[in-house]
Order: sequence, then structure tokens, then C-alpha cells
Amino acid sequence: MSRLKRVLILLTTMVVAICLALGGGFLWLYSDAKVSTVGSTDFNNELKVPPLAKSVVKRDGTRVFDLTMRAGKKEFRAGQKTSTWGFNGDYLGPTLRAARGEKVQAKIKNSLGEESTVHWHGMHLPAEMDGGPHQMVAPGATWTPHWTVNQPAATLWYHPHPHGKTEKHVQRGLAGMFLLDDEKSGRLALPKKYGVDDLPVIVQDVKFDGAEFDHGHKLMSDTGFLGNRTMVNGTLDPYKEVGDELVRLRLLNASTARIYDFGFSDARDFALIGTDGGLLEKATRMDRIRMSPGERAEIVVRMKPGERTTLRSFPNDSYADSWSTRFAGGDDSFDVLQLRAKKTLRDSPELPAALGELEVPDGSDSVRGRFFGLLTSGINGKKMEMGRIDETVTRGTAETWTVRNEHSTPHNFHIHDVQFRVLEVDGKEPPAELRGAKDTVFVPGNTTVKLAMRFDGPADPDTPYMYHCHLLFHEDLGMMGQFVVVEKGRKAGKVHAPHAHTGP
Ligand SMILES: [Cu+2]
Repeated sequence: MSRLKRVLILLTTMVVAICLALGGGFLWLYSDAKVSTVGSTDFNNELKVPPLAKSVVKRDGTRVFDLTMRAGKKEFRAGQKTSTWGFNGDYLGPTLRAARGEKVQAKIKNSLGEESTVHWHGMHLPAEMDGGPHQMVAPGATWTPHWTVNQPAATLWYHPHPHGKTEKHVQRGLAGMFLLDDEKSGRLALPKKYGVDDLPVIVQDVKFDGAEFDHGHKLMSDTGFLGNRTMVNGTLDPYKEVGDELVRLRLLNASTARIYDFGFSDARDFALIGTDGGLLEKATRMDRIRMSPGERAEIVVRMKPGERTTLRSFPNDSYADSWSTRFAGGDDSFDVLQLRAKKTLRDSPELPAALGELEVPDGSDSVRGRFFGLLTSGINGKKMEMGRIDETVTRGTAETWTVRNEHSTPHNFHIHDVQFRVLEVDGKEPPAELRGAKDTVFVPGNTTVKLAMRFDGPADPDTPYMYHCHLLFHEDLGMMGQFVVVEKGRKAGKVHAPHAHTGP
């Protein structure tokens, strides 16, 4: 054999070996990226229901809530104390509740030892009360935002929004629900006994490394943190005993990057009665609902005496291609919450034929359109800049925003201050789950959504609201922009340099 031949054989062998190793590595990564807890969940922990927050009503009618952000330790698993953050407790926060027309005030004390914020997700309120990255609260300080609730009954939530650190602050445990009521919804025959037939269901995916949370990102996944199991209201493997025929679940995807496709283990259907911004015009029956981070859905499920069913998250391969789907968690499945019906159940009235009235515009009176191109590297080619106003909108006008995901990584889009109507998804009428008032919408890879919203809050040319991807890793990377609301004909002002609120 000639020397050249030997070298060629050796080289070929080496190349083949490297290819096999790489291929094997990718195959391992690919199969390792898929997780499932279906069928292997014990459901041996009773679901914790966050307490309703105490409040004091001042003489002028203002309802005042006290929230303290603090560090803690929580025993999610027997004998294992995990370091956590929470509001007024070790993990998550109490459920705030207020009615339309009420003046509310929140006293936010920061006992974390580092600065943070509290953003009122889904709330229509003045920009300086919004709790975005411009309203930082210094360690030891108290921030006291106040506003008047002026929007329909809805399931909203609150969580920190410090620029570049939101993922960390939320996954350590800072999140809670904020329920709004109104007169009309109060009169509807809907399940409404909090913690009994009206349940907050705050879903988060987690991973543990020994006693502590493991918040590491997986190799090849540019979607952010994906856990290997789920918990509800901070309860692992949860079950809930129910005593009513109809049970209302207020689903909140409080995960930082995970997209869920909820349904039931026995494929039963349920009624979707509300989305992010409140009740739908009428209930819609379905058996699956997809929810990206930050989205809410209110569903009503019918139970028979003595039976059990499991709220499950199913695989969903519609993100884009199979590679993106796998590494964004689209092939994963979870047994999320078991419902156990008592032997005898209280009768529940049939769901009302008509529910709420949508207060979101339909696009017909939009005075202008805007385009937002989403890439993980930024929105419209720009990374978030605290001192730059990206868009200026006129108070009292409606607009149509077109949001396009320009690659195959899944994103979503959240707009502060407003609720919007989804007009189109890729030029077509949106599915039932997107026909209510929304403040956050999933935008799968290479997909375009068209949204209509009205900006009728107070003008403040100097204080911006945010729009951003609510996959928090992406938001932290800079997938965020700023808009101000100004009076007609006025220009955006100068954004004040961000400074942490240091008041008492
Ligand atoms: Cu994103």
C-alpha cells in the first residue's frame, strides 16, 4: 500500500469518526431535550391556594395593599429547603382583588437586598405607576403606586420587571394574581367562590439541583429556561378536591419561557370564558388551549361525582420546524394538576349564554399602523435602550400593530397599559382562544399577527410603557421597546435617566 493511500484511509476514518461523534452528540442532545411527567406524577400534595391579600380602605375610598418583596426558604419537597423569593411570604404572593371604579394603592417594600420593580401585567394605568424598568425600587425602599381601576373584570398578575433581570426575579418566585371584578360579571352565574369553585392556577416549570432551583439553560436551546416538571401555585404534584359540578380555573402561565398546550387527560372538553383582558362575549367549548408566558385563560370544567381528571400540557408541534419545536419544549408533556370530585357535588347553574362585552377596538378606527419585526437579537433590529423612545402614540386614538416573527424561534408579544384585539393570524381570522381581549399573544416562528388597540390613558411624554417578548430570557436580552402616549400634535419628551426609587 502506498503511503498516500494509508494517509487517505486514516483521514477518511478520522472524518467518519468525528461525524459519528457529532451526529451521536446531536442525537443525544435532541432526545435529551424532550421531557415528560405524564403518567409518572403522584399527585400527593394538596394544591395551595394563594391567600386573598388583606387590604385597608382609606377614608377617600382608596383600597391599600401592602406587599413586601423578600427572600425565603420553602420546602417544596420534604426535607429540602429551597432558597426562594416571594411577596409577603416565601414563594409567590397573595391574590390582590379590586373592583372596577375603585382607587387602589400598593405599598411595595423591597426587602430583597437588590433593586427590583413590580409591574401590573394587563392593568390599564398611568405610565409612572406601571412598574416597568423605569420604576425601580431600591433595597429597603417603599414604592407606592396608585391608580383607579377602569377596565372589565379580569385575571391579571403582578411580577418584577427590572431590565435584564426579569427572568431571575420571576423564577425565584416573585409573582402573584390580581383579580378585577365589575358589576356585570358579579351578576353572572359563574363559579366565583375563590379557592372553592374558582381556582387560581399559576403554572410554572421548575428544575431542582439538590435542594436548590436549577435555572440553567439547556444546550442548543435559545428559548430560555425550560424545567423538567411543573408546579401550580408553588405546589409540586398537586391535587385539588372539588365539591361543585362546575369548576373555574384561572390559568396563568407564569413560566419564564415554557409554552403550554393545556387540555385534560381524558380529552374532555371545557368552556373558555375569558382571556387576558376579561370575559369573552360568549363561552366557547374546546379541548385544548395553548398559552405562552404571561397569558391567562379562564376555563370552566364540568365534573361528575367521584371522578378524577388531570389538567395536562400536551406536545404541540406548531411552533415552526421540528428542530425549533424540540428545543423550545414543544415535544414536552406534563401532568399539571389532578382534580378529584367529591362523592356528592353541589349543583352549579348552567353557564350564561352571554358573558362580557369586549372593550377592545376592531381595527376600523385605527389612525395608523406600525410594524414590529421580532428576532431574538431585538425588535425592528434594535435592542432595548432605556433612554430611547421607539414609538410615540396619540392619546385617545386606536392603532393597528403588525407583529412578525422573522425566524423560527418562538416568541410572544406583550404590550403594557392596553388590551388588544387579535385581528388576524397570518391573514386569517384568529382561533377562538384569541378572540377575547388580550395583552400578550403567542407569535410562533415565521408567523404574523395583526393587533388593534386604543391608547386612552393619560398622556405622559416623559415616561414610557414597554412592549416586549414575554419569554423572559429574550426580554432580558433586549427584545423590548418603549412607547409614550402624548396629546395630539405633541412630541415625545426626554426619558428621565433611570433611577431607583429610594423613598421611605
Ligand atoms: Cu422571544
